[in-house]
Parts: sequence; structure tokens; C-alpha cells
Amino acid sequence: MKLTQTQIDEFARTGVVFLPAVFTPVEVARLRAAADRTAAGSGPNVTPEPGGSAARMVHGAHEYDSVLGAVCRHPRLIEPAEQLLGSGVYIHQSRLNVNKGLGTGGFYWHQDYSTWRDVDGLKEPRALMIAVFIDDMDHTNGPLLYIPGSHTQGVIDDFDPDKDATGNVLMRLSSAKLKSLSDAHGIQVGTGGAGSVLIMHCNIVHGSSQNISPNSRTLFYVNVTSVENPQTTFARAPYHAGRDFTAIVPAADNILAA
Ligand SMILES: O=C(O)CCC(=O)C(=O)O
Repeated sequence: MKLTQTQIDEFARTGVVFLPAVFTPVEVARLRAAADRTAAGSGPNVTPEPGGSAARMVHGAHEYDSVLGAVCRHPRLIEPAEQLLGSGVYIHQSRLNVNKGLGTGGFYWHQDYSTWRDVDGLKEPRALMIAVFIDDMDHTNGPLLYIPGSHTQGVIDDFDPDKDATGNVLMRLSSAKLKSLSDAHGIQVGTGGAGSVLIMHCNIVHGSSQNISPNSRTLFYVNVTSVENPQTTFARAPYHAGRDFTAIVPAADNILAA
């Protein structure tokens, strides 16, 4: 699946491109089943919700779940990523944000690239977060929030580092910077139906509120990097930052339908 020039221009301007209905209901059902079995697993790559045992986030599950592995090689994600990054791409990281509702999830404002640069040694911001919607995401279930155009700022070194229980590092944007960015660009809500995809530049400032609705809002992130931009430091576990920097060969388009 190729992006149009209009979509490529939109990405350059806003740092974001939304693709509705990329995956069919049958494909989404397979992703849903994969997300459920992954969230039920345990291991060092599973971050629990604070104060609970339910999974909040699972890193690197594409390495052992064949369906999540398949979506990471899916041409409907990889071809647009190649267009936007101008090269072959590898998986820097996958993460399942489980977010089942009734008080789950919530991520303070940050840029992913600040961690990828400072911790993983990615020299350039030639990387994308690709959020695959496994559920409908609407205004009520803690949707993804982002500041369009914030990628043009580069890395904003106005962050306070924050480490979670598994050692995953997230950078919290300072209040003053958040206010100035939000005044300048506004805050967008990443709503859309299950099967949609939101591609974001790795310097997009984003976050989310807690999901206090009773409705699940699971996202699977396929975070890719240009093959010309390999990881150079290895402070984190491979499930946080992968070790295979070879170009993904896109799978057959029906890989999730079969
Ligand atoms: O899915 C979300 O609510 C945001 C997740 C996020 O920003 C992250 O995992 O770094």
C-alpha cells in the first residue's frame, strides 16, 4: 500500500498521517486474539498496571507471537514507512499498550525519539511510531493525544527522565514547553475505528489520559527506523530496543487474513 503525495506532504507538515480501515474486521479479530494472549503472558517484557497485576504494556511480543510478528512485516505498514523514511526499515521496537479500561493506561507528554537517541543511540530522528488500532478509539476511552507539527522542533531537551518498573525510560515534557507548544499548534485527538493506523514521526509530542471508560483501547505500536540509522548503544534489553537492523522484507498482503 503506497501513500499518496498529499499524504506524504501532510506528514511532512504535521508529523502525522492517519489511515482509516487499513485492516479488515477479520484481520482485526486475529490481532485482537493475539493481543489478548500476549496481555495474559508474563515475563520481564510485561509492565503491569501500577498497583495491579494486569499488563499495562508488553514490549517485543512480535518476536514470539506469529500474528504480531506478521503485522510487523505487513506491506500496509512497511511500504508507507519506507516511503516516509526514504529507505528500507527495521523494527526498533514493538509495544502492545493493553489499556482495557476502568482506570488503565495514561502516559504523560513525551517524545519517543528522546529515549531512542539518548538511550539507544539512534543518531537521527529517521524513525516512526506506527499505532495499529485493535479497538475503536474515541473521545471517551483515553485516546492518544498529540501535538501536530511538534516534530519540527527536533528533540526538545526540556524533559525530566522517568523510568518505569521494568527500566523502560520515558521523558516527561516540561509544563512550560507543553503550554507553548499547545498554544502554537493545538492538541489533536487520535480517534478512529479498529483497523485504522496512525503513523507518527518519532519527534511528535504525544501522550494520553487514563481510560476510565469500560471500553478497551488496545494499540499495537510497530516502531520502525531507517536501516541507515542503526542503534549504536545497547543499554536496554532487546525487547525494549531490537537488535536486528536488516531491512524488513514485506510479507504477502494477505498474511493476516489467512
Ligand atoms: O498509547 C498511548 O496511550 C501512548 C503510549 C506512549 O506514548 C508510549 O508507549 O510511549
